[in-house]
Amino acid sequence: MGDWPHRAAVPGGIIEIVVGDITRLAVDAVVNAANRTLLGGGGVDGAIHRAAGPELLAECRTLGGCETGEAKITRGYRLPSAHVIHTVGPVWRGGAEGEATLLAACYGNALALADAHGLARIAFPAISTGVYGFPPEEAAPVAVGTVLARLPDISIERVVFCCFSAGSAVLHREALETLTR
Ligand code: AR6
Repeated sequence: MGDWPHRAAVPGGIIEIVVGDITRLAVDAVVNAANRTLLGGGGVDGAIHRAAGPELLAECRTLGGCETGEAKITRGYRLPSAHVIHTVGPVWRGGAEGEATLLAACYGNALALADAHGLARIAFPAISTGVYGFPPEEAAPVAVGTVLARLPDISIERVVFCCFSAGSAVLHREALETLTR
């Protein structure tokens, strides 16, 4: 539809920017923007748990939570994707509390975990830019920049930025264009 999906070949793979619901994508892993309990919530976390079914919550209960910036992997259950990689984004507190570093850690640790499992295709939502209040125009270059830096060295061949609005997709496309110019 219109400008989406946007695809670009970059060193180490392909980056795709789409507008849509991440629970509908069929990739090796979808990333969940969770909270430290890993026991569900609103936003994309709620949507992933609803679509995956109660087996996902049951597996999450065995994980013992997750620190901000870290990532943990589960199966995808009733999702079209085989795995869910749960990460916990930073709550925005004005930008001087290490938020950008922690957000980059979310993307980097999710990619490292996917690589450790030999996965080829992964999809990310715009972590922290909903309930956690990270400004979307500041988050997009962190997300895209971290992926560009890691892609040459890992098993992942395709990274999908699954944006929930066209405005978010434009920010990711602009970041990609700026960082690959
Ligand atoms: N597919 C793709 N993106 C989505 C979807 C979806 N189905 N639903 C929402 N988004 P948020 P956060 C977008 O709030 O800011 C939860 O309660 C949304 O528009 O889901 O990291 C957790 O349990 C936004 O761009 O995550 C935590 O407590 C992006 O996903 C807390 O929210 C992230 O928004 C985490 O907050």
